[in-house]
Parts: sequence; C-alpha cells; structure tokens
Amino acid sequence: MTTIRGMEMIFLMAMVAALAMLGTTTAQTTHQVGESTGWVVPPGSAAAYASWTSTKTFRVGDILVFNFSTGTHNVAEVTKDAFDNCNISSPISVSTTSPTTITLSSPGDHFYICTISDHCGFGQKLGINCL
Ligand SMILES: *[C@@H]1O[C@H](CO)[C@@H](O)[C@H](O)[C@H]1NC(C)=O
Ligand SMILES: *[C@@H]1O[C@H](CO)[C@@H](O)[C@H](O)[C@H]1NC(C)=O
Ligand SMILES: [Cu+2]
Repeated sequence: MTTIRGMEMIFLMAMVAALAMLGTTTAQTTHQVGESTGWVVPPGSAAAYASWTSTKTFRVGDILVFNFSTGTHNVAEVTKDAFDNCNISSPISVSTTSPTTITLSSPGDHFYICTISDHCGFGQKLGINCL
C-alpha cells in the first residue's frame, strides 16, 4: 500500500507541475495579416481587415506579419483618431520594408494604416484589440 501511495504522490506532483507550466507558458501566435492576401488595398470591401480580425484572438506576445510589396505600401502605427480619420500626418511609427513584423507588447487597442496615397481611405487599415 505504501508503495502505491508513493507512486500516487509522485504522479500527483508531476500533474501539478505540468499544470503550473501550462499556466505560465504563454503560447505565442504569429498572425499573417490578411492571410494570403497580405497587406494591400483590399479588393472588394473596405471591411476586409475588420472581417479578418473578427476571426482572431490577439494576445500580448503575439506577432503580426504584414507582407506587402516594398515601396507600394507601408505599415504605420497610429492613434485611434488617426485610424478613424485616415490621418497620415503624424504616425507613431512607420515601417517601409516588407515583411514588417510587429510583436504585440501591450494589451489594448492597436491601430495600423498604410500612409501611401489614399490607401487607408480605401480600406488598408487594421485595428485590433490585444488581450
Ligand atoms: C508576400 O508578398 C509578396 C508581394 O506581394 C508576394 O510575392 C509573396 O508571395 C508574399 N509572401 C507570402 C508569404 O505571402
Ligand atoms: C491630423 O493629425 C494632426 C496631428 O494630430 C492634426 O494636427 C491635424 O489637425 C489632423 N488633420 C485632420 C484633417 O484631422
Ligand atoms: Cu498601401
């Protein structure tokens, strides 16, 4: 009996350790923005990226990959106001090289637009909420 109890105890401790590891290990997801379409002036609907984000869950530590033709588009992080109005005058940051990889480092809303021509106005804009 004592042997079985001992085995049970070791098994339980191993289970507890495994669960503790699951709890603290944050799985990092890489999101290809727009999937195979990439980061473009969305064909068809300006709601394309909103539709894409609605199928995703974004967490701190996740990575966004914006794939585009360098020189044709860029990735600017902007404020909500700039996002809503497609105001390209003072982005928080701009990346001009594809692919642009952004690691989500804080929870909350994050907004990205393309500042070239009127691409944002035609729907090249991505707003996400990060958990
Ligand atoms: C990235 O975009 C370029 C230019 O549009 C395209 O040729 C390439 O296939 C894309 N790569 C991926 C992994 O989607
Ligand atoms: C665009 O943003 C800048 C900086 O925040 C602001 O000064 C300007 O008034 C905005 N332009 C429009 C058209 O909203
Ligand atoms: Cu663009």
